[in-house]
Amino acid sequence: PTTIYLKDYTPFGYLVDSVHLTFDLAAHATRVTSRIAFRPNPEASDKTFFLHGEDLKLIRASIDGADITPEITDKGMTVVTPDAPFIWEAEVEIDPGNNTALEGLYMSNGMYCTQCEAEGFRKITFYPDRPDVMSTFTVRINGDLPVLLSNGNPSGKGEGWAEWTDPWPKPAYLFALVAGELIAHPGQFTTMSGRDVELNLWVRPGDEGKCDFGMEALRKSMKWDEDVYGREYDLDVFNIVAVDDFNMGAMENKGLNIFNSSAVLASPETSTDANFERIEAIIAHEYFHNWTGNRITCRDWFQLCLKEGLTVFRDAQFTSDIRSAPVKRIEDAIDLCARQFPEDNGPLSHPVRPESFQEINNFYTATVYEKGAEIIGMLKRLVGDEAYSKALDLYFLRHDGQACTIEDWIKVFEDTTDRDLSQFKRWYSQSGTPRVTVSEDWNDGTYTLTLAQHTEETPGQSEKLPQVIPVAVGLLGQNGDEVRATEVLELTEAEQSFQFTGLAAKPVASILRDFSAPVILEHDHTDAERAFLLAHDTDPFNRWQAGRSLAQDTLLRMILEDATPGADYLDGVLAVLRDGELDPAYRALMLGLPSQSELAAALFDRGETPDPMAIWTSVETLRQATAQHVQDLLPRLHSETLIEAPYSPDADQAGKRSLGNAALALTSRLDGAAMAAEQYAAAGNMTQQLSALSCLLRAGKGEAELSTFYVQWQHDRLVMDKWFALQVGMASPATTADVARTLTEHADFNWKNPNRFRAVMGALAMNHAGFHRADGAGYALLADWLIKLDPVNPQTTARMCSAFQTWKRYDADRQDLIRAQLTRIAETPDLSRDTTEMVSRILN
Ligand code: B3K
Ligand code: ZN
Repeated sequence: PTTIYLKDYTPFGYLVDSVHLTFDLAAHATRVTSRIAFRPNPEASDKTFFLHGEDLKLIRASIDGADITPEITDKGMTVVTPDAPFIWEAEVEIDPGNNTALEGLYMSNGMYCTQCEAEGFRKITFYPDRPDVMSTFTVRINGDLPVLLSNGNPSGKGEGWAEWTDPWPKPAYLFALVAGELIAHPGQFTTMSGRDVELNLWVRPGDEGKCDFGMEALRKSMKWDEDVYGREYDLDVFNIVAVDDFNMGAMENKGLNIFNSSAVLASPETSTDANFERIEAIIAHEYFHNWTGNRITCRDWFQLCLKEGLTVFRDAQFTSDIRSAPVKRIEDAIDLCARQFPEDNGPLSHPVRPESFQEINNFYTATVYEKGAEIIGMLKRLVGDEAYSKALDLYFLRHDGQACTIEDWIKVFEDTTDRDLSQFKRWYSQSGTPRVTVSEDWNDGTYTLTLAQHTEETPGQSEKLPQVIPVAVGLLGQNGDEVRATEVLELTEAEQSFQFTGLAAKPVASILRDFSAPVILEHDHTDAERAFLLAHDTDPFNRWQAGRSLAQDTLLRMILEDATPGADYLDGVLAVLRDGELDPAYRALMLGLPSQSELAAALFDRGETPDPMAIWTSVETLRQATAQHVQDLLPRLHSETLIEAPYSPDADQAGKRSLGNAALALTSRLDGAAMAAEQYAAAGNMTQQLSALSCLLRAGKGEAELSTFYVQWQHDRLVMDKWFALQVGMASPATTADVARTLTEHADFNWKNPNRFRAVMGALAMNHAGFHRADGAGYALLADWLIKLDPVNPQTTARMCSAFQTWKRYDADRQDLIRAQLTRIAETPDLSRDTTEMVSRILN
């Protein structure tokens, strides 16, 4: 396979003035006719006219009306062209009905739809399929289907055809087409300058009842982007389509967002509070791309974080604004530790802006997205809110309509603030999670904080230079009062000391407040200090973090020293739960424990070999001890979920339910899940129903409820995904692999549907002790299915290979078992480029 390098970038030799496409839809023989106006690019020296094209049957091609017979490879064609503007025309035939990879034009339940990012447009027609080639598009769709959609504004329609014109130049990856029997859920938005925009959420018949929430989320997003970023929508219509077969969450195609139905359809009966929150965030994310991604796009795919990091940052701001900021920050930190840290500290580690790839789809990662967003957060913290918003204004002003780089992005901050950001830029090029160690000194009224940073070597990068790390710090007095408000220390050296003078007594430092940088903080706090911060920290994030560290320390001692659950942790949790002033959602988060996979990482960091069963046992024991310790509070906490008002997925109600359900989970360890059975029977919404069912399953019960749940929800694909995932997720370590295998034999296990495949296989990989069963049954089952899925859907297969990325943490026997499975996958004949790259990176 060929490797593409950032350093090899050259502009395309031609500019595209306009693209006209005609689609004659047919399931197995769709004709795509293109008419494209090219002209030589004065800024490019290399005038090779190479058009990408894959899986296309060329019917005819011409330049300025003269037919040509080009030589075609499996990647595309190179043609000799005039040294002047010319018109390219081609007709190709494609087979959407057999496109199971879900990239390019494909079919889902009889509906035509597209996914072009990153490089899917080349499966639709011959084209310079690269993000720096931008053009306006006019699209005519001929097809015997009631709804025919493409990007931009409608510009004509009749019986069996429709035409769309997109006035905004865009790269081909933002092209979209949808055709099918769809029902519109309409909406409307008037922009800040008075433009009326027609909104539609298009769904399959039967899903009409699941549209209200998504539509409202869209309208909120449109308003928020105006209020906070001054960005207005720029077309007459905005369409969202829900599709059942989709490789990821959603796609920001200009004016025609396409969504995995799991990321847009919602109703109280079928969706959990967590589903609602995720849907709201994804709708916002895709909408925000209209400016950060579409109007200003990426010069090449190495710059992916330019649009993704920024857009994730923007959607996080949105969620913090309309829900709870501390809760969102904690959720994001949990997510970063669960997904990005393992990636950044293992064989798949790569810079936020990678320097090479074989298959770009393998780089839509937690590092590019979430660490990319953290970088923006750090930048904002360093320059301040006002400078941030000036820099963003300059970014939109200077680069609207362009395909940009990280250098362009950094430059607007430098120009706005007169700050030299060259060292800061290392966040984009250096991979690995920096570890910041803390040491303290107290001497006669002066408190000295010494911070040292270190980043382990990562694949391809042995030398690491110090990065700019904003460390937000506050100091608390012995009575819990804040004696120094939060201040952002800029750690730029390998080691640096900061002094705080004029203090009456030795303070307790609250470090890395609000999770001010995506680093691992190594701070030898005593349990007593952590308990103190858990009780008193004025920064909600760090207060939560103190509880988290206490929990982790006690778990590690239970694993390594056979210790009993620590009193500091148990009493600390009890106090937090008792504190009725605290937001219920926040209290629920306080009850969370580090994941078993994180505990494995923490053990590995300490030079220990993690034993998945010992980790599992410690978590069970601590849970049980917690349940006993707080049992008097549980009935009252659980009754928090019993909300009189009609169901609403808002943060307030959702927070109460999450605390109530956390209480239910603890209660179930004491009452044999009797209360859970009652809740299940009475549940009027999916949040209550599913959490009750999970308590029952965790307690080894719930057989009958599983069957009634199946009968009740058999007709609903999204709820059935939950049914599959929950059984694997809640299975005991010894049975997880068997439960998963049995479910793969279920008539409803439609493995070609990515949601269903992930429901079972993703849940298997996430069930730490179950997946890592000592005999390797979990590894073998996952590998079997990855091998089976690869020829059908390489993208989803490759993505799921990351379940094996942490393999070198474990003992020699498990390493041998995993290596054998990875090798078996690698040696599969005709393995896709996607999976080949992933497996070889993981193995090396
Ligand atoms: N930009 C798309 C992701 C495309 C993934 C291609 N493999 C969704 C998003 O980030 O908004
Ligand atoms: Zn995105």
